[in-house]
Amino acid sequence: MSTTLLETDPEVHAALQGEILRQEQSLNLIASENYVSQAVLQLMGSVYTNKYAEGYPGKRYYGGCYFADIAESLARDRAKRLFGAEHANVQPHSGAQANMAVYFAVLKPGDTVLGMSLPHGGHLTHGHPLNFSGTYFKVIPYGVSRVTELLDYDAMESSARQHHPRLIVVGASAYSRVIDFPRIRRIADECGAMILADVAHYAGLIAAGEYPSPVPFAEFVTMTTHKTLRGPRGGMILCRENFARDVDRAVFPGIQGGPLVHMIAAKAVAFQEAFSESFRSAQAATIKNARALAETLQRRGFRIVSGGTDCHLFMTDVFQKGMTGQQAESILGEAGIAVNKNTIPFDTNPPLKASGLRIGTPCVTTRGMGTEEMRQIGELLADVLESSGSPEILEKARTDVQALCSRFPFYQALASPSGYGDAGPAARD
Ligand code: DSN
Repeated sequence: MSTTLLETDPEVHAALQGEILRQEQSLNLIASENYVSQAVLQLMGSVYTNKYAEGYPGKRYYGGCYFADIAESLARDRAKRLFGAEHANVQPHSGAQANMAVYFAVLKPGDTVLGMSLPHGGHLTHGHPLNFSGTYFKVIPYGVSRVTELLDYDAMESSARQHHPRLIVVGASAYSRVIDFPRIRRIADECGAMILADVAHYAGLIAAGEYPSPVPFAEFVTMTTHKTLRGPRGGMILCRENFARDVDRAVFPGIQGGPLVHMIAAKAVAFQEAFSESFRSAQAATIKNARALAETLQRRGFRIVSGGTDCHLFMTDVFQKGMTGQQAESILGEAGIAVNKNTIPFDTNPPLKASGLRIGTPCVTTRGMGTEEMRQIGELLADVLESSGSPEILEKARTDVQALCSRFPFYQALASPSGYGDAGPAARD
């Protein structure tokens, strides 16, 4: 039992070392990712992983849950305090499962749901035809205005009047502007609908008071814990007390079995971190950085969807510059910069090609970079995207990325010289 990972499995050890160095030596601008603390990492790799704890604190189907109860109770209490919510369920394994649990708690198959369309910035679980949400429920999509690229609340309102949804799902994975939760509450009240606000992307910003909270306006709020919130991979549901029992039963035994106690304990730690002043200032810096980066690209002639950002991410239209999102993602990868291609509203390209890039600043901000570095990164992005594949420009960009990353080390202490070969292509994937 005392053998090291290197002794037990040199191949996986080498892959892990490659991944540590990839995260350390490349610029991560993927909006849905972040870098967790050592304390969160420690809990995810802890012996809590051995424990079965079906049920909830104080009401488990297994013995030996005393310490699991402590971790889950801490996570629940901290989540409620952090977001000002009446009830929290911290067991969802993912954001998709958090959403599924809310649907199953309050809807019947065939019920009508209003959800933001995926190509306009929504999420698969907000009613995409290939997802369970679009299969089990009658989903009426809404989106953004073609002119402003802002959420079209008037269209949403007339759609709600016409279709009388039971649930309005709000929240997005590619929408950079403030969502008007009070307006959506008024729309919901007018047609007798409930609201599910999926704030997976904005959760950390909301916890820090840097983005409006939907909690006072929505019956249900779901999120992932690993994006801006900077916790372990997983999901969470907040709801009003009168829905607590239905939500808890929908999670377990409704759609999940044993909770992942090690991840729940890590969520508790992440929530504790989110109360700190350093977390709060990092969230403010994340938005400032996204704005600085978007402005730099704008100055270089790139069109930013909706003209800017109020959060940690923005979309840029690279098709206007003569390439698809897929091509842009690939060439930036060559330079050691990770982004993801993304459709933009009214996209004429299919999702696997896409016309846009989604660019986010949580990872680089967590590493300590500020607006000066964002301007440098913006110039780098523009240089690479306008390089037409020039090997000299790409080589210079790789060197600049390495230099920037080494000024902001993060997981350096986790890298061991043994078992690590050449991160080469891995650093650029
Ligand atoms: N896949 C996530 C994202 O990248 O936004 C959403 O679940």
